[in-house]
Amino acid sequence: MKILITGFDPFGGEKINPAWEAVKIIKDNIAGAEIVKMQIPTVFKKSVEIIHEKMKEIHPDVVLSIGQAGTRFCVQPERVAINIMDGSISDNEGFRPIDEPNFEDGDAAYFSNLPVKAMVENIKKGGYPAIVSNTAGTYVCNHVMYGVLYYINKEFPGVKGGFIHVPFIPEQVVEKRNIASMSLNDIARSIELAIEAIVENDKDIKAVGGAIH
Ligand code: PCA
Repeated sequence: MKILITGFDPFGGEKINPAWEAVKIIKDNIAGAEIVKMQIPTVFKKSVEIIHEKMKEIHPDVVLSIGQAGTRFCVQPERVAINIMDGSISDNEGFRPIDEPNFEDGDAAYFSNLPVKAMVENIKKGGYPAIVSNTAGTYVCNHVMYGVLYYINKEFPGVKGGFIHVPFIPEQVVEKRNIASMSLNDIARSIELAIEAIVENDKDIKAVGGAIH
């Protein structure tokens, strides 16, 4: 099994992005799966096109993208991506779409076809907090998750795709007040545990993991 794993470059005034920092240090082989790592820019459209090209080149079985979500308290596999771009800030090339679709001819939303509940359960079994998230936002992360699932739907049947949001790491919150963080090693280990679950679960497990709001 070949897994393409992507991490974003820094955005929003941050000097580093824990997503890419974590991707860089995860193992190159996890539960027998070959891991191919790629940095992508925090830029609408370009980010998705870079992944699309890589999918055509290396034919991964799974595409897993990792992004920073500075307000989150733990590692969170995303359940769904919606067909909207609504930037509360500009991307790294100054583009700030408001209420535009990711793809004109795409569905309203695509669910991840990764086993998100199994991923959460395996991270927890490894001793780290994790929850399923029901929104990837409306910025570049949602755009990338949506774009990968759009291309899987149109061009790569049988391929799996999904997204994990990760919190800040401690050095990013030193000058912030009361904002959560998680060590880089713990984030990286959580991602490895999630990948283990992807390799081991062709279908998702039935587990509690919803939210009232
Ligand atoms: N997080 C942003 C985009 C890049 C990243 O790492 C997001 O959540 O949309």
